[in-house]
Amino acid sequence: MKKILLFILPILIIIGAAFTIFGTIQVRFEEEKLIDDVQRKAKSIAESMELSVKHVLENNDLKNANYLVEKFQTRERLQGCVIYDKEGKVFAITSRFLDWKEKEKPYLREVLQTKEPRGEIEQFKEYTVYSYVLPIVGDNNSVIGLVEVIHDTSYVFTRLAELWRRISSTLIILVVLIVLISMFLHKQIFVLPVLRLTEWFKHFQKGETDANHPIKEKGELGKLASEVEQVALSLRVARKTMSDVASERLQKEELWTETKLRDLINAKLGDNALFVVSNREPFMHVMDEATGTVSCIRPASGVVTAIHPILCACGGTWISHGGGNADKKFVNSKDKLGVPPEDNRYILKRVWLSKEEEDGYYYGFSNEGLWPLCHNTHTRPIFREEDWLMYKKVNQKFADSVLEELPAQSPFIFIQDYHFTLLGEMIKEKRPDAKIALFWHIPWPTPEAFQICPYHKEILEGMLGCDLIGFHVKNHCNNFLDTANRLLESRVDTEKFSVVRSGKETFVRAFPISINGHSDQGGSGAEQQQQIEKLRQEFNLQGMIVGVGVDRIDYTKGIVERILAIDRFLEKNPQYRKKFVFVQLAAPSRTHIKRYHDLIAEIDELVEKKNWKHMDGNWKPILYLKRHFSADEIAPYYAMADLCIVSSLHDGMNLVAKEYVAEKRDCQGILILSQFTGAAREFTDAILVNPYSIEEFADSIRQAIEMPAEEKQKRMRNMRKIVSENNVYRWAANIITDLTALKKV
Ligand code: ADQ
Repeated sequence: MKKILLFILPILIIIGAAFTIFGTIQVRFEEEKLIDDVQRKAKSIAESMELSVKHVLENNDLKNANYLVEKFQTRERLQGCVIYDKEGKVFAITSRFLDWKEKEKPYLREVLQTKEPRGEIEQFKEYTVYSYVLPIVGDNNSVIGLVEVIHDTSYVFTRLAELWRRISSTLIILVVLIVLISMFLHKQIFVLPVLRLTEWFKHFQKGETDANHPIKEKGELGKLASEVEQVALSLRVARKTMSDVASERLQKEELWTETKLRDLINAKLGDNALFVVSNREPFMHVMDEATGTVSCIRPASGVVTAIHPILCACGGTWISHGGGNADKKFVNSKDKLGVPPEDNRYILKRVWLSKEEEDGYYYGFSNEGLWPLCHNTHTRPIFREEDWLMYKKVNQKFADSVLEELPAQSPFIFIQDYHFTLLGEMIKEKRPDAKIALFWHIPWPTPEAFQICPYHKEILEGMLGCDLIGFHVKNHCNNFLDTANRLLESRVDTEKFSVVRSGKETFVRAFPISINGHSDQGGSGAEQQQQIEKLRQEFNLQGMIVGVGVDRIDYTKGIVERILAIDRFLEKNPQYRKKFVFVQLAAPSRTHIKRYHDLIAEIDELVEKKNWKHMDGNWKPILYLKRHFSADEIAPYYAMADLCIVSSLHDGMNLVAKEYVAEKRDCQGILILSQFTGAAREFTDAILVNPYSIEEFADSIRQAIEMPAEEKQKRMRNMRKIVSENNVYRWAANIITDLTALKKV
């Protein structure tokens, strides 16, 4: 609309100016004509009276003079007549016009002297009148008096105003017509064809239509349409070729790589791109409010760590909450952007949430309700009705956002985590043909624990809208099947590992998640050595045995227990004082929730207290670095560390354990791992601990330090093999393969 106005505005200005100029000329012309008319009338009346006036003046005949000036009263628009004597004094005047006597009339003297008649517009009281004065010349050629005829001119101005009104109305009608016609033509000539072309492009490049483009005309738009057609065709052909080549290559390669996953996805999904939905976005634009500088960060999140390489490998669209305070500045009109920013490999679509939505759905229901419900850490889950309503509303908002993107045929949607339990069902309602998998990144509790949630039935029904539900470990799958069996009217098929409800079948499988499996952070070996040297110097770590912990600050991660274990280790093994430093990298998260806020304060205080207790000169046992680090920044810490501690009280998988193993290229390190993580099932070569048992935990630190180098190397090699073979590409490949191969009841 704005653009049309910009286009029409100059035309309207020109028309407006033309109307004003021609209008003024016409009004002037009309004015002159009318005044001339009055003038002529006044003149002819005065001249018709000349002889009679001469006669009455010569005879000083007042009676006839009065008769004369009253005689014209009935004339149209004539106000009155005045007869003056040779001195310019009133001799006779029309009786209704007596007030005229009071008016100053300097022009009378002028006419008496020049003997020339005079006609002018005069102001009288609130009226404008036309006065015509004719000198009456006697027989001896001297002026014996004057006759003045006064005409009303107000009708002239009424006529002119009427004329202006007509000109303005015509202008307004013309402007309205021009605007309406322009809008109509703009829509017909430009908007509709472009809309038709856009719609056609959308369908053609997805392979949903084979029809030619809809623009028939040859002009500029026709040329554009032909170019668009070429691009759409090339895109389609490229996809098809990729899919065929992919199927061939897939047979050949052994280890799962980015290329192999890309091939699998092309072969299995073909033209149907992948859609991933998660709460946390893979790239967040954050503005530092103090300096105003914007940075693009990868949030500290296991989900992001795992899913990002998959989308980098095969492209597609990732839909998530735009939570960065500068996120809105970096999206296009469809709320999308290409990521990673420096090398666009896939599309990120940001969904905006209001503060209330984020509070209820994310902080409230997801993280104060479902998160503690699913983690066995004895933190009480809180369920509020208003949070649940907001959770439902936001799930619907995401469902609508996903539905907008889906191609016409069999799309693949991969939903992440406990934030979107209702999404599968909501999408299926509109698109029953969609294939949907949900991956649950956290543990699934027992039915007894899950039924605490007042909305357990709706949640289970929502999840069973999906075709496939994945968990990290078998145990979580079993818990889920038990839960569905006990809390819902459904049939659980223990052979096929599926739940059938209302004739719809959902498969449940364990897919242990992983990372990309090879260290691609932190640069080359030599570069990394330099980074490590720099860190050792910066933090006085030369000659020290270094331990590392890398966590989001979350009560499930057992950070407090870890500090207590380090404290106990030093109490029991004073020979390691001034020889051991534990570096804890900790990213604050969910800080608006009281439990997290309190935990941050608790850890701050505990670190301070234990450092104070053991401090000796420059040395203190815990180096606590509380901030968000990039993956490149974390890598040298892993590589430097002689041991890594993962002490979660309960964890779906835990990717930090895998990252440490992947980064330990020299195999000179050992992992202390909580037995309550999913990772503990795979990493039987780690030192497994119960983080609740501080004594056992403290002893495991000593065991890690004192373990012979060959033993450490052997264990690390085994774990590295597991990570590289069971990397995140295999994980994704397994899910996609299972999802596409599902044979339902
Ligand atoms: P998370 O609970 O987020 O994930 P985790 O698997 O440990 O946990 O992954 C954390 C990620 O954040 C890692 O990639 C780590 O490098 C990064 N990170 C930690 N501290 C950081 C810091 N200070 N700065 C920057 N990055 C930091 C959930 C489940 C897990 C499951 C994953 C994946 O809770 O059990 O393993 O999903 O499924």
